[in-house]
Amino acid sequence: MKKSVSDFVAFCADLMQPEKTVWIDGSKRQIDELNKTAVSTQEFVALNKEKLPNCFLHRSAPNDVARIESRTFICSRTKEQAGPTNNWMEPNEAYKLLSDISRGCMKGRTMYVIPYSMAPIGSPFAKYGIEVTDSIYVVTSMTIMTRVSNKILDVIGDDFVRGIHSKAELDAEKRYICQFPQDNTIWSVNSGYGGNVLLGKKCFALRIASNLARDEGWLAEHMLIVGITRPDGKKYYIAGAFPSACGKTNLAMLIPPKEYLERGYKVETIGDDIAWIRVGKDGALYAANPEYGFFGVAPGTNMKTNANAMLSCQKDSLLTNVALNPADDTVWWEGMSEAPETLIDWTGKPWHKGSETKAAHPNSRFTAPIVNCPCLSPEFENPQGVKLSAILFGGRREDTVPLVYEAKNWEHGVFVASVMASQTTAAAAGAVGVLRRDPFAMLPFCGYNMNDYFAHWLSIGKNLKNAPKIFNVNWFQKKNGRFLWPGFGDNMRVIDWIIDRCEGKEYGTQTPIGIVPKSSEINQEGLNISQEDLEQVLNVDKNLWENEVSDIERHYKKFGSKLPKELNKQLNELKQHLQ
Ligand code: GTP
Ligand code: SPV
Ligand code: MN
Repeated sequence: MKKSVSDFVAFCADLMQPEKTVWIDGSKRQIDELNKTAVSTQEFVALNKEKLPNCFLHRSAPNDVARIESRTFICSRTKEQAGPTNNWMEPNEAYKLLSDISRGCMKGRTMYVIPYSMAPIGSPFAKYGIEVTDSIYVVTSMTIMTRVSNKILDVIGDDFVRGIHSKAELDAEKRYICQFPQDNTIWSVNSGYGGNVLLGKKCFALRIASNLARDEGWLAEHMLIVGITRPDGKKYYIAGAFPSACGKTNLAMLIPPKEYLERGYKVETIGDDIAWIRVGKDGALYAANPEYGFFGVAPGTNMKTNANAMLSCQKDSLLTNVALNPADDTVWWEGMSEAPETLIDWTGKPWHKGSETKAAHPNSRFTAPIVNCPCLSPEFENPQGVKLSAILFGGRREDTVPLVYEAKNWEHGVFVASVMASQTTAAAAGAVGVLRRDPFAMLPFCGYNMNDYFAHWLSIGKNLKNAPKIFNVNWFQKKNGRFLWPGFGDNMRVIDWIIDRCEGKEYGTQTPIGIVPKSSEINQEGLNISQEDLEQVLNVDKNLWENEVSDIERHYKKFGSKLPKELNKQLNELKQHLQ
């Protein structure tokens, strides 16, 4: 791949033959002009100027509404480097395929060149990228999601991640999202939506960055970062990895129950999707959010479940694949409020209340500047990141996995994360509600051999003098189709127990899987749950865990002989404890 920015951009222009090239400078004036152009071509719908100032609705192609894992490839030199969980394509073959698809694909279009930074510019965490694209939706989204500035061109030299994106024909048969770790290059064609095309996000900040992190001794993770201040003024920072659409944004912006607010608890957001984590001189872990905005799931978001997200996307935001209320040019999605009588659905067709179809797509999203968030932490721009007290892992499990349990130590925590499972969601194309193992919530995002990734986590832990404690959480247990745990703000009660454990409080009961709270240790003041349901969500059922172990054995088989021996040792210990 071409070395300097100008050679790279010239290569892209020669191949894709745009009518013209426009450099994005990060100014509001330029973006305002582009948004106007997008409205004139109907790529965007301008929304109500009083209620939703500077907000636009975008509808993607109906065949292009989520990440597409089956067409996402790690193009490392060898298949072994991509490992047992990734799709792999030989890099020369991939470059040839992508070049052939891309030849002349921007004819008659404008090619935009976006210089951006992941993490605060100039901070120890910062990494820079250039994305070329033929989509204004991508330009506006990247400007919200990352730090876009022409100043970056002065500092990057040849050290930047190359990103090539073209909508091309939006042909699903020729859709590819390829990462080339050895070249720090990403190439995405024939998609126009979300994680497939906002190349700073999953492609760079996770798939490419996980490679950089392995080589440079840090961690690039699919994690939220949240800060909690207790009434005594002490602050705690917690990171959490949950698979896509499993509650990161909601936990990051949690509003505590009124009993907690009255006592002086405060929750602040640092990040809702990605954490870059470094080992500090004190042997603790420090986390920063490399992003600059939220790309959050719309359905289910409302003033009760996540008021901070609602307030974040009411100005300067993009709304994608939600429904339009033509009465006042506002937007609506399932779970926002009582449905209006008539709407225009996410595909642009009339919709009536009570209709069989959904008005908003289940993976419809808001793209909002993080500075809009009412509970944004002042530490968000801290160039050193925040010190982590705890790391959470969790998924969407109807049974088996209790509300919370604490791992015995780092190695056990790595085991717990390596066997995480969750029901699939609409965030990725394919069936929804199917239970699958999603280690570290990184199955779709780890840019190299997952055996080596597990080993990297184990080795990071060996150098930590102040390691955060590791917990597993599950907000999603169900009985007769209903959630047993109220979730959302009430998750504060679990976080509070976790912080108590970090403070060394003698809490919990040893179980075969780890330390689980006694029901009396969960603060029930103002909590609306029956004692029976509370006991149920804290229960560790031996029979279910025996099934779980069998499934973990099947899962581990995929990793072959390269699976770190520590993890098999942990699995054997779990088996023994269950006997
Ligand atoms: P990505 O952006 O795809 O990575 O998703 P995410 O992990 O940030 O998930 P998000 O917080 O957007 O939540 C996804 C869905 O789960 C939304 O519909 C939420 O309303 C719902 N949800 C989040 N937290 C809870 C909870 O504690 N309980 C229940 N029942 N649902 C929740
Ligand atoms: C996810 O799927 O985890 C997301 C949305 O955060 S996307 O950017 O499309 O990956
Ligand atoms: Mn995500």
